[in-house]
Amino acid sequence: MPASKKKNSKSARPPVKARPNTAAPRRTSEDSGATLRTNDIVVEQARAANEVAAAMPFNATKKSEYGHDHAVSPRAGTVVESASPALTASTQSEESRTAKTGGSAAPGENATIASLDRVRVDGSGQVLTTNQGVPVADNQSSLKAGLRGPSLLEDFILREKITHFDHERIPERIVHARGSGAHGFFEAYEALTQYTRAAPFAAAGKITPVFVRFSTVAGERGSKDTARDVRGFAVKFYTDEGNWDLVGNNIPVFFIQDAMKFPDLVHAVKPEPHHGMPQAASAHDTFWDFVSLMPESTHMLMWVMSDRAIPRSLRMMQGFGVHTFRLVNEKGESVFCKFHWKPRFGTHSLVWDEAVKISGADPDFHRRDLWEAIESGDFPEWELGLQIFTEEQSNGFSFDVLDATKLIPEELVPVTPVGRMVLNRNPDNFFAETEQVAFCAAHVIPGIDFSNDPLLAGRIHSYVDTQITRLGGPNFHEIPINSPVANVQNNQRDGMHRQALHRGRVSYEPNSLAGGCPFQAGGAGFASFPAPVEEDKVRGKPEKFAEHYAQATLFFNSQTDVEKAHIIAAFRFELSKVGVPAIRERMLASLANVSSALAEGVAAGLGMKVPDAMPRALARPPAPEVRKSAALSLLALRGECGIRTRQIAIVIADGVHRESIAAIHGALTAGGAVGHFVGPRVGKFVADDGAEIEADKSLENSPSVLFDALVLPDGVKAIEALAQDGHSMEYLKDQFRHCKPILVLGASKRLLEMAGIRPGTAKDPGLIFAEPGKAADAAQGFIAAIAAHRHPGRDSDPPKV
Ligand code: HDE
Repeated sequence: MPASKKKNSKSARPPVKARPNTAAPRRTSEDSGATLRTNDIVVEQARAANEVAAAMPFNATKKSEYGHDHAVSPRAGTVVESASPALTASTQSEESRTAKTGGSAAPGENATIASLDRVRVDGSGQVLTTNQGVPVADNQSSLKAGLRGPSLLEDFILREKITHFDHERIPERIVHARGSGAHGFFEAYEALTQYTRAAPFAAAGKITPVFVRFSTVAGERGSKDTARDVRGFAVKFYTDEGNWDLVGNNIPVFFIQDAMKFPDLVHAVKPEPHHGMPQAASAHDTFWDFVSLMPESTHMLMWVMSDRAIPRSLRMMQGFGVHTFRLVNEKGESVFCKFHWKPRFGTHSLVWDEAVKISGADPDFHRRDLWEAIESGDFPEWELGLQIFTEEQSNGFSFDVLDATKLIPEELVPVTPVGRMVLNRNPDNFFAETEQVAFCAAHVIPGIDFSNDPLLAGRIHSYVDTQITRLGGPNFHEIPINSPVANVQNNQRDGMHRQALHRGRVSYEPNSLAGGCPFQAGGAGFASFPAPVEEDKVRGKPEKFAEHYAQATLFFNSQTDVEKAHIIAAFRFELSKVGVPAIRERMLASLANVSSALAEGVAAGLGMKVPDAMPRALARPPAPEVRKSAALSLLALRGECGIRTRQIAIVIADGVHRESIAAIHGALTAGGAVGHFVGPRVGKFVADDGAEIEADKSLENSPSVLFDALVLPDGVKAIEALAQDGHSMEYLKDQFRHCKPILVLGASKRLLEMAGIRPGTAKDPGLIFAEPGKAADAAQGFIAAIAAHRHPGRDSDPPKV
């Protein structure tokens, strides 16, 4: 696609509304952070919540729970009415214009696909009822024979309530249990009808609603977000020719080549079955035992040991369809393709020490970040790109495109941008939407078809099968989040929880009694591409699948020095947790086939020598077409969003120099970042000029790992107070150690010295000093340092802390 067309489509983007973050209602520099702006919906919701809470200083019906007279004439519950429709809203993003209906939602409503509108419930001003709609007189006590007598079996209200509660949990996903979801839309740049008749690509500017769920793979539903792991990147397109699920990951390859090995892989990585440990971690014996015996996983291991597996934000990671798919056009012609999602915010990651500490400070780090970005109107966005190639072309590649452990280097087949996806609305209800959404690799639409990838074949079976257990039967497609916007008509009937109310007596085809309907669509429907098959029926793999290391080497050699160092450190960490020396040795022998620098680096970290390289399945591998690919480095996609949505800690205490703090806060806010005032405790502090500044976070409840950058204040008295606080030094050291930007205003230089932080010999662009009164001048340099994300030069420039 010509670049100019892509640009045109981008310029049509709707202006981004910047709203304050729920966690940090934005304060302006003029009001010194002491008062809230009243025109914000977030602030409005907080105000309404506080107003109704304050109107109920104690439980006024409590005393009516006691004694016989009250028991026979129960009081109605206390009701506090609010004039604000924002009070009972789940999400501020419901006011966002959404492409699901193409218009703005009315105040207090959440425009979405019709299936969700039908079931949305708001209890404000309503009386409490049973599930049968019977008003409940008393929700405080069970029914008894006498105040001190036995409870009665006839208490259907208690029994209904407890029974429902007993069944509130459903089985969690066997993999990808921990996830976060959001609604949005996909917009095609241009018609792609030359290649595919798939509905989302039918015309330039066509909008298709989507629901996306991001996930970790190994951890349980309540596990931490920042585990080292692959991230799921599953997109449900509600197209007008049925639902299409592109169920991908943030890594373009996979551990195994054949679905036959998936249960083994998952058993190996999940907590070990005898003691149920470790949770959400691959750093244990069984995982490394398995993968070191499966050399085809080496390429994927390189990605998982890279910083890709600890993203800074779900908004800042790529997505990939992984398998080779087919596109089929109206004439029935087919090409192969791979799907790529590229984040507009760029690809950015955490560092390992930071990820470990965040998992303690905020296990919901990624979920919160996604939610807050959408609430604040900074909508996450990705560009969809396709690698399109023919079967003939692929026959000439040194690798097999049906092998999911291989990618196609962008130098070999470029990625063509075809559209963008914007996530602009949070779900109303986590369970109803994010938990009950059922993605399925078999959900394709006319124009999209499968290749013969044997891993994909297993997936086509697995997803429907697993939902039957997880969602309680074969009718999960009727759960509102799963129902297509397209018309559903067939003769499938009955089953658990059936919603559809089919009319008439015909549920078979062919029929004459219903005039032959519903009738098969013929050429208008989905027809599998007639790929020829003419071979023996065998269990085995193609010869090209036997090459296991070329792309692992390609990946390692395409990284910058810092990224290579992080990969080596990750292997060192993981293998250091392996208790069986022979497994460490085996893995090192495998890494020796990837790169001697890698194997030596890891071996040194384990106090071992590099063993002889592991024998290869393919003794004489073909020469790879590409030996270095810039696109494989995280640094290739820096993003175009400056400091927007970045979280900045501005440390304060009594006596802080207000003017400089206000100047920096104002500059950060103008750039779209979220400045949080962080004090030794939460609440109000008195600045040097007597104005009050309110800290919404404290050094204790929000350690510096949660922030992208740090501002240390001016004001001798404030520095004195911070120097006394035990958390301050850790705050600073971590921020420095993780190579993140620090702005040091005036007197706070002293805190740096106390923490033992001395600038290195080379200039550190992430450590910025401002003399008293010069804060505003330093703001631009600080903003540039935040936009650069991290300053890894510090890592290799002693002295370190
Ligand atoms: Fe999945 N995978 N998978 N997977 N997968 C599931 O489906 C499976 C694979 C992926 O947010 C399960 O509903 C098999 C590759 C994502 O709800 C299950 C094989 C890729 C999600 C399943 C694979 C994925 C899942 C568990 C090998 C990247 C989360 C619960 C043959 C292209 C979707 C569920 C969500 C979930 C099976 C391999 C991506 C059991 C058998 C490769 C993003 O059906």
